[in-house]
Amino acid sequence: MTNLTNNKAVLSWIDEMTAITKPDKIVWITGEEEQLDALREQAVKEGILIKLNPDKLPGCYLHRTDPDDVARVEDRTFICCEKEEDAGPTNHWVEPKEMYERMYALADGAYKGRTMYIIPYSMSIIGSPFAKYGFELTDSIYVVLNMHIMTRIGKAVCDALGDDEGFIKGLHCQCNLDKDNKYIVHFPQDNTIISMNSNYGGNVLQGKKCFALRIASNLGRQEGWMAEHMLILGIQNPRGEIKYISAAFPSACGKTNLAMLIPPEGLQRWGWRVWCVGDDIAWLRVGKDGRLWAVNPENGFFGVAPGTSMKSNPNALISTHKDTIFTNVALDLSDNTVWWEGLNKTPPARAIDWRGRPWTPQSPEKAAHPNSRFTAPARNCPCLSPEFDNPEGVPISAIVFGGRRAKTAPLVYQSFNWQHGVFIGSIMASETTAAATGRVGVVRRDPMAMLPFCGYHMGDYWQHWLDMGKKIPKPPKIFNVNWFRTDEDGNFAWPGFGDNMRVLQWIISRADDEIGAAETALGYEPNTHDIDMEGLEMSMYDMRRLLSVDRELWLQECEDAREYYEKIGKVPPELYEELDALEMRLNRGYKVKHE
Ligand code: OXD
Ligand code: MN
Repeated sequence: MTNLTNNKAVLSWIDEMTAITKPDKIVWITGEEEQLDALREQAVKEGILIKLNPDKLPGCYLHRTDPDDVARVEDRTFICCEKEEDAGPTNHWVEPKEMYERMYALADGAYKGRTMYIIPYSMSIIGSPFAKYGFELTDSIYVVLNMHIMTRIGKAVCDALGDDEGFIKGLHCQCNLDKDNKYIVHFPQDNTIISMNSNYGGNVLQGKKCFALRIASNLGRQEGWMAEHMLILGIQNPRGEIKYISAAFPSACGKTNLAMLIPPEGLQRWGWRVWCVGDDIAWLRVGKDGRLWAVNPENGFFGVAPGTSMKSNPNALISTHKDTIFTNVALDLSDNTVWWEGLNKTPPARAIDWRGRPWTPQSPEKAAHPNSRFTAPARNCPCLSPEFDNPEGVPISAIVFGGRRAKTAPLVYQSFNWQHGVFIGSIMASETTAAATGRVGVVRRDPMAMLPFCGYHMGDYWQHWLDMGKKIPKPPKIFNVNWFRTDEDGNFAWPGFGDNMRVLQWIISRADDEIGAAETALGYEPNTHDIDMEGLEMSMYDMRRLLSVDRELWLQECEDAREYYEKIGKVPPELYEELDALEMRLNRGYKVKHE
């Protein structure tokens, strides 16, 4: 097969990788349907994919991973920059030369008897000022077919790159999925990514976390832009105007649900609606007009399946009804479709669980893995923003941070200014979820939801945020939300989902300086009547409790944050100033002033 590019740097790197991996065959992925169809057919023949009911789920497939390979592996993820101190205390680091040797020893002959697929891919719209190009070499058809959904691939990428040497190099070898030799490695100084012994999405769909966050956060720092773990959505008001916000939440905290939110009926009738631009990653740049502009560099959704239903997120569910790859969900034997916990209240009488074992509703274990996923094309989403393909992106009016906190954080508050907003992002914490291996439900600091994805020193990252603030003449306002507050009985105190629209409305009004707010120790809080509660089975008293702040808990939070800062080191003095100021405000008692 002929090469798709004459780019000498690309070809010589591929030659080098070919000499190491020793494939039987090399296939360039052109992006043409004919080639993709043949690969789907081959994957079905080889048992990699199961073709699902073509009437109910046309173009959809099911894949099961190795049971030990079901989530991102943060303890096996490395940032191999030249100096350890540049990776910082939140990243694992090994000296690059040593790591290359380790990786190439594992890759030696890894493609023997196999095919090397070369995937040219673009993050963001090909040709856009935001776009960055990469090549992933893989021996996994599953990766090829997922990358086709999640990114823009094929010949057009090579044409746009031309002779440019600024591309991202990626090597993925499945090897024998040996979990002791699993590695997700990044070499930011030469824009290289290597994934070994895994075939789980977040580890091996390199465009996503590896490139669009870990490598791109480095590029953004050097080039003066930002790569963030953020959804992007547009809020349309009854006048038909659309304002955009981006929001950072840790993995599996509802970014996909928020990005595709359907407002409560009453608000819909007034004409409120939400448009989805992205559900996981935002690249942000200062526009010519002095505002911050964002694109979603991805082309699909790699969403968590369990809990996704016609009730919780119809737009996501509808997105999965064609041309989708499901991973580690259950197979419903009655009609060859898929099922997961929370899809509906009628589990299949007979199914095959995510491990490939017979399952019935009486089975003691879950049918789908808690981190089972769907990979669905963005174009399937009924509320996809018409701006999704705009190469210039969308202007951001507000940035929202959030996490799962049972007690501490109130439903919503606004920072006093950019610097204070950066501080709020830096002390973000959340209960862990099944998206990564390790314990679930423990509170950990996850600054800007970037803990597992920041490709350099966290202190430098915060400095970059502060620096960016000075470069944006009209910066977005910064907010914090918590959908997960619980009452005394441990039940969620806020209905969440579509009702989150009520909070988004407040955020947008504040971003536009349309309404006042109460100044509290934490920041600006809504005056209780400013959150639209029509149609909610909640009293003003409940709302006040949702917005309330426990002073003792927050003093403890400040102490924890200070300890965390000590661990991070290299914390910009402005953030210590903010921490001191917060502590002072808490100690002074609440100053509540109505604007
Ligand atoms: C994801 C994650 O898959 O954050 O988006 O883990
Ligand atoms: Mn994510």
